[in-house]
Amino acid sequence: MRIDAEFIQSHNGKTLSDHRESFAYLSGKLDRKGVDVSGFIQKISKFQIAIPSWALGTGGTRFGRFPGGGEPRSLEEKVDDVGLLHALNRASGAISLHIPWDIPSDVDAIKAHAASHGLVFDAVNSNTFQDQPAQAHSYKFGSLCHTSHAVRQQAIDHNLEVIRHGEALGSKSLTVWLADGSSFPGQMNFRKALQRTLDSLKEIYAGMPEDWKLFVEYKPYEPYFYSTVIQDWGTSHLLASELGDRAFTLVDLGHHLPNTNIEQIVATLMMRGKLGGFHFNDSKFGDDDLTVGALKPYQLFLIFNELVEGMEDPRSTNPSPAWMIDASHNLKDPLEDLLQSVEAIQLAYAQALLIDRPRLEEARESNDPAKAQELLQDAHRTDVRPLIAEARLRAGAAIQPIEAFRALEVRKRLIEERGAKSISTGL
Ligand code: LRH
Ligand code: MN
Repeated sequence: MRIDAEFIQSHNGKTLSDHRESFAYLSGKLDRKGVDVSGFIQKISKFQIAIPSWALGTGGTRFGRFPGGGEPRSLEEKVDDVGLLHALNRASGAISLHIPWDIPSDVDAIKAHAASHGLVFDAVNSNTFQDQPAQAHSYKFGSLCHTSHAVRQQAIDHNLEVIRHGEALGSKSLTVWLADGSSFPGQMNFRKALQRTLDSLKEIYAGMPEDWKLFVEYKPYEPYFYSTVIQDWGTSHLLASELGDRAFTLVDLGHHLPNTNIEQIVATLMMRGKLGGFHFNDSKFGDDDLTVGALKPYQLFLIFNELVEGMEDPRSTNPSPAWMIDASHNLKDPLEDLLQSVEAIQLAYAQALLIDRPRLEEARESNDPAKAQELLQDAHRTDVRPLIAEARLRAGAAIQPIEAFRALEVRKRLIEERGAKSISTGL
């Protein structure tokens, strides 16, 4: 299924005058504040977010999964679904694959198919947290940290194979998340496990093409519940620093213990030039993988405050981070959930761009916390939705993506096309 420009144009027609009015009001206000509104909109349009291939179907938990039908049955259909999102918001221009869930059967065909939707392939993800049918050795007790050299070698070979798949697709980075850990005190020798993980990652790093990056994703717990080898940003940063200039830390927002100051972690990693990218989502308790901005939009804004400061600092050595979503949809339509997540990320970025940085720095240097908060919240309390909508309109996308998605009855048509019982690979 594809969404044609005519439909989007006619749908925009219904809300165009309202949009023009709210956009004119907001850009007038920003103009008077000296904000370069068109420069602003260009920055928003250029900000493309990668969609996870494993989150285009209904997610579940060990207690249950309630698929909504019309889920993609193949990599081609997954690309079609990301194409649908991109047609509606022109901000989802990349797809991040998970291997072996998404091994392309015909690389050239899938590249052409993605290109026909205006999509590229972002980071590829390896998977040594599940055993595949024909696998010689089990990852039950870990992969790159395993006590058995044969298991470690198997996991290293898998990562090198994932890099080969990514290379063929035009991807330029590998994300390694390891479930490796223990569930009982005494079960694991922490030092041996970390050293083996580092040595294994060194072989993977050496197998990467010169222009590739390696993202080391950390997580405090799950699936093991006493220790995780790469448990926090510090351990990931340690490994990335040991590995080399093309190894970075990946920040999954859900991979932090309650009340962790994630924006400070982001500032620190950017200062070190070691922030590789993000897995955006939101959570209340654990790695809940909920819609971005659904629970903690102010935290997301504070994270983008640090990102914009780092990205606009001419002395910064940090490369442009990879913007990716990592979510699981147990209740909402996966595509609507992803449209909401992309919007929330754009809103946080746009509000962070509005912060009056010179005056914020003045307030900080003069130890005026009230003034600093006033400046932050002035930006956060600015309704920038007309700016994001204008960026979409100028890019030929929908002023209101979710309304357009519903007006087109996309899910109903996907169920007609794919069936009510089609299940997508992934979590
Ligand atoms: C682990 C994780 C990782 C992925 C998986 C799908 O919790 O965040 O990024 O490989 O989810
Ligand atoms: Mn993740």
